[in-house]
Amino acid sequence: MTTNEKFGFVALIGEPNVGKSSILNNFLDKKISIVSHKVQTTRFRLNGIIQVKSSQMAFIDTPGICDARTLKERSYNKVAWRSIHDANIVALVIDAKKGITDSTRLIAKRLKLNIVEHTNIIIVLNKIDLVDKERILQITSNIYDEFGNFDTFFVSARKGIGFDDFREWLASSIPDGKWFYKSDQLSDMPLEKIMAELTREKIFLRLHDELPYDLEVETVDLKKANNTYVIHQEIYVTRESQKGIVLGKNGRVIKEISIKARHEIENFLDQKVHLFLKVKLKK
Ligand SMILES: Nc1nc2c(ncn2[C@@H]2O[C@H](COP(=O)(O)OP(=O)(O)OP(=O)(O)O)[C@@H](O)[C@H]2O)c(=O)[nH]1
Ligand SMILES: [Mg+2]
Repeated sequence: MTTNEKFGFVALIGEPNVGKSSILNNFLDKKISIVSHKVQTTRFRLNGIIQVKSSQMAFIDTPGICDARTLKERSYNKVAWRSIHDANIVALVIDAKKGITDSTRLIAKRLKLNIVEHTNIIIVLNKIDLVDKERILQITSNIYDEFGNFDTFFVSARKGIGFDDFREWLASSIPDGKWFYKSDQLSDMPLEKIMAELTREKIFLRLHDELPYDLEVETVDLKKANNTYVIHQEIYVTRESQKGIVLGKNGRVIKEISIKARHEIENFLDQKVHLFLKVKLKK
């Protein structure tokens, strides 16, 4: 270890849809965590890793914490709360358009109660592209009044605003320590899983509320030959009738999804991709 090597986990937590995954993707400069207007798009903990000079940071993206009604929602919430125990810095993300909601108040309260010593809580106000300066000042003052004097950062993940200073601040605020990951490692999630997630995003965006949330995508085969990836993925639905929704008339829907997913995966890999999708019933 060189004398000034630093390493830290930075957990992004908050209610659903505030832009946690979008923030992670901005830091990485690559989309590894999927984004949608639906709540609880993210379903598991996902680490994205970056290096800034001698600092290595692992961002933990987490499912949005909500007032859980189902077993699944409760399990997503648990994943999010568990991640704070590994974090050196916990970033509570707030949507500037929505302001401080009751859900955010509950999360902040529980966060303060559960935080372990030496963990730093910070606030990230995202989506500042949607509001004017006055609104930002007003929310900031509300944050100080309600939560206390935490370091607060103002960003727009959609427009890529506010990340330079924020990145530098994080890099100097994490503790001294040996890098945990290899310097070229982008994520702890396997390539196959990232690609399956990118396809899941396109299905999510294309089919809106027509499909239940528990649809799954798996990369079943991945080969590289002559600078081209050949990828086979299976989409698992839970009922026979859902197959038709995903396929569409004459396979139109799956074709659209496949084109969009292929583009996204090509962007991610910087390589040409042949993508084959199959819809199957989950047994
Ligand atoms: N205008 C604007 N929209 C944003 C910004 N950041 C994210 N969004 C949008 O907000 C929605 C939710 O973004 P996500 O990154 O999926 O939010 P999340 O907090 O990870 O959501 P969950 O995984 O469901 O908890 C998407 O439609 C994004 O495009 C931003 O800075 N400005
Ligand atoms: Mg997310």
